[in-house]
Amino acid sequence: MTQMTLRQHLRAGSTDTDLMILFEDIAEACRMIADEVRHGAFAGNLGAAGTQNVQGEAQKALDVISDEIFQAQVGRNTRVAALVSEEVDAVNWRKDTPQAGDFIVYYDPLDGSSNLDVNLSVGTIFSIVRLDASIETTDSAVQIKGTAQIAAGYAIYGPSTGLVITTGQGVDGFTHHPGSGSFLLTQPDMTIPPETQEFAINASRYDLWEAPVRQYIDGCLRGVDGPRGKTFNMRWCASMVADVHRILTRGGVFLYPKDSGNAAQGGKLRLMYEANPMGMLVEAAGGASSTGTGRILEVVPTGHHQRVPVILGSKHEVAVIEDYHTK
Ligand code: AHM
Ligand code: MG
Repeated sequence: MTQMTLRQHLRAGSTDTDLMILFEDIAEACRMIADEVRHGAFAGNLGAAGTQNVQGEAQKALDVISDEIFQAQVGRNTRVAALVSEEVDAVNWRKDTPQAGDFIVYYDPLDGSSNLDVNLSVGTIFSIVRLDASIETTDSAVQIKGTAQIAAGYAIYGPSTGLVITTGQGVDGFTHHPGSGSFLLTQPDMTIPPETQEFAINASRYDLWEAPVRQYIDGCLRGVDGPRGKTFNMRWCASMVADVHRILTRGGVFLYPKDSGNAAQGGKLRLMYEANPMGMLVEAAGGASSTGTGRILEVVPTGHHQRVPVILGSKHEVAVIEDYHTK
């Protein structure tokens, strides 16, 4: 065991102490969630919780358990002013008078949870904003653009438990070492190649897509004889964490566009705790993130559970998809 621990890595990067402690609290929450996920079948926690979240989606028992763990572990951090969770309607204010230097943490406690019953990878996504002034405890106060994120990351619960983080400069991947309980640096400086021949999209929604997305995918599928002049491979994990992890590992592009089935909501994926943190990670790794018509991180939020179209991954491929949108 010679790799750096998460703490050693953060210290080596001169990470501010408050942020370092916050990362460690999040890592602890993720370790505990990983344990619950692994024990799901024994503990009788697979399957539905019998409740719905704010978005009207059926909650899994583990969605609720993961949210409770994250709230408890991260909410105890005395610099956290507010938590914004996919699973909770209201902003969870931890302070009456949030001050400059306090954090807002946005998170999806268990992303891709439809994969739980079939034993495929799921994860926890988080985004961190630091206040530069005191704020009122109102909903609009947490509606902050993605460009203000100071850090973001996700944990992936797959064959091993991973933690991938950025503070804006580079992306680093850690693997949970079961013997020591530490997250060890195993994938330093993850980078996304600008070119790719692999896309990820839920193609069962083909009939619902708008013309630019259909034209782009049609072009990819035509292979060497089509407009792209090369063949493409396709992957779809139905778990954004797993799809983004693959893209950070070997490149690719991920699309969850707005279509006629989700247009009324603005898309499928949530801006503040899915699209923004993944957008920040992908950009820090040299990739790009877009709604199709603009940078995700520039979207001005109008609600803390707002949804957006998401296109992210290898830079040149994202540019090609944006071209289809503007043509
Ligand atoms: P969730 O947060 O309720 O799990 O939903 C988000 C997930 C993403 O992880 C994934 O990319 C997408 O939903 C899959 O959607 P679909 O079932 O339409 O393929
Ligand atoms: Mg999610």
